[in-house]
Amino acid sequence: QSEIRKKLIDAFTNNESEYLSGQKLADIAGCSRTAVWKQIEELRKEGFRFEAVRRKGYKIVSIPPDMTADKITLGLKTEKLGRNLHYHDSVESTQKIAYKLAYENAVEGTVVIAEEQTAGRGRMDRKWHSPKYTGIWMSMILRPKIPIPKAPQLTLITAVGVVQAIEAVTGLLPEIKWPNDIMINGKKITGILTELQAESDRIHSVIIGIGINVNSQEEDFPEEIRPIASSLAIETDRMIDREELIRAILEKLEKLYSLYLEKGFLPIKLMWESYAVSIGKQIIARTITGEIKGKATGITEDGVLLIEDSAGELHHIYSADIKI
Ligand code: BT5
Repeated sequence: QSEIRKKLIDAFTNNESEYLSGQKLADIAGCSRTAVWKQIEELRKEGFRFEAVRRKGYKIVSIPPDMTADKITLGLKTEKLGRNLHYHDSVESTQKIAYKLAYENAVEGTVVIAEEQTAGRGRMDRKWHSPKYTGIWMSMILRPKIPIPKAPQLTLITAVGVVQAIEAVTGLLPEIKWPNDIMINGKKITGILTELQAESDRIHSVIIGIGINVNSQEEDFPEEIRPIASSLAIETDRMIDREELIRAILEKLEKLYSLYLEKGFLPIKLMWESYAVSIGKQIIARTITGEIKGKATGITEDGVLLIEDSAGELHHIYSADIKI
């Protein structure tokens, strides 16, 4: 088994730009095509990335990326964000760990990152698919002194920072779908989850979870989200340096967060609107109490979405899924 593994790795790394057919690989490794296929699955689990093309075969895209806390913080230009960094190989959810750290009074700007989440979550306990080495799964602890109703603003600030970082690192121009999705070509690249720890009416801490599909290939996504999900690698057709992107996100976010604490939400609202896809369009908002159809006219100072229905009535949407 390990002999096959070694021969396959050699074959791939010596023919980096070529597609190798299953038969050719089987000949090289001296085994059956099924054994080749099984071994490739094993290698995928270890973090090797392959591109598979029908009738051509396999090409190696990258070897295990092995992200480390040192590699992330090397050259990081922030004062607070990410200065205290907790790196894990595999966790249930980085939110859960950040929650515990926040409770234990970890410093503001503490970041938890994992290579894999086995129980990553979205809003309302939905699943967030977070396979190993393919993305950035991270949670960040902030302690803004703001009233609780203003907390949704942090989701929007985060979205702006992530968009700017993706733009800077990849050249892609992502769009924001209110409140927490970042899209490219109509597909979801990033989800943001903002959770609060509050005592009576005071915010103790805000845990901001960011999930970004970075180097995922089609086959990394489960069947049901393939039509709606994409990754930076799929959109650019190249592998993206996750450490570089993490640094860019932390740097952009730190700037936006200080701007927010100093000048309030307005300057960020303007940036957010320039990236938003839904504003000015006919949309459907699915809320827990039902659907609201109409034109998205903008967001309020607190980050609440405004929809004007066909009767001219204005609706304030606090939480929903949006269909454009
Ligand atoms: C979100 O929820 O989009 C928030 C996702 C936040 C994930 C981060 S990762 C780090 C931190 N730790 C966690 O455990 N979570 C945070 P929502 O808007 O509810 O969207 C969830 C829906 O997105 C699912 O129901 C799927 O349809 C879809 N989905 C799941 N995994 C996906 C993925 N990897 N890429 C694109 N779409 C996905």
